[in-house]
Amino acid sequence: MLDIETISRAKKEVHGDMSYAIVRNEKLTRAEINGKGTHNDRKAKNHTNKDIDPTRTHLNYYIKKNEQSYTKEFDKYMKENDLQGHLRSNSIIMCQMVFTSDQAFFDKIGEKETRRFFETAYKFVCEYKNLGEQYILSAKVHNDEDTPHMHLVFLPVVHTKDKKGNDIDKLACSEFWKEKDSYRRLQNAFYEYIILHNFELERGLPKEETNRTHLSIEEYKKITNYEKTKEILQDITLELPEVPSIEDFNRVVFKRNEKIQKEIEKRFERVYNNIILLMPAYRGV
Ligand SMILES: [Mn+2]
Repeated sequence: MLDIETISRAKKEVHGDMSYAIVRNEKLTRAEINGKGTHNDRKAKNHTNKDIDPTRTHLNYYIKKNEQSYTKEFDKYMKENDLQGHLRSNSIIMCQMVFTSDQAFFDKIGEKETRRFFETAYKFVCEYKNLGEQYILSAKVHNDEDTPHMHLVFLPVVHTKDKKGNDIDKLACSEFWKEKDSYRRLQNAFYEYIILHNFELERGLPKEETNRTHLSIEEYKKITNYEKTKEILQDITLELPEVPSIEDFNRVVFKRNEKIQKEIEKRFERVYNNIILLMPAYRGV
């Protein structure tokens, strides 16, 4: 039975104890953004989040600081940049990316490199889909929770043309994340970017983000494309001579087992590559 633990262990046996480059994206409506701001800016008097250690809050820092609440900043950004887009009260108006890895990685690289890691992640978003730094509303590094991480809030803006052919900037979350495999693309792009900037990380398999180590049978079937596998296996016919000997049998069975084994390995790789997409925190993209 394949589960995340098994896959993770298998990867570790091959690659050694590598840490993962982790990024996730969350889509936010107007009603949700100030709550995020309160967490990110540490504005709450009594933290409901038990992971926050107030004696370490002074170690937090901004890569980019918002001056006002997220909603006020948002309204200002819309006006100042003359942003187009049809917004309803329940539209997605902002995205929050969270960047992190594991504690062992940050311990290993130290404080200065940790800062460079987050600055690199910040630059990554500036360049991603040509977004531009001006649409990053806030980027805050938290060192007072479990593992260092950065909350980066931005406006999902696309650079496009209006009906008359004029260049416009448009706030449009669904266009910004228009590809079906947007999350996988983001994950790949961030991984490549961070590697290029000399951080030794593996592409994200964020087990520690989910506390989930086992997949249900249904999920397993879904990600391994179980029905298809069954079909393929059924198509592997036994080609036997008219009067078969024991050797013929063995040879054919061996061949068949080899084919099945190859098919399973192929599926295994696909499971590994898809596993993050199933995790609840990652379904949003
Ligand atoms: Mn946080």
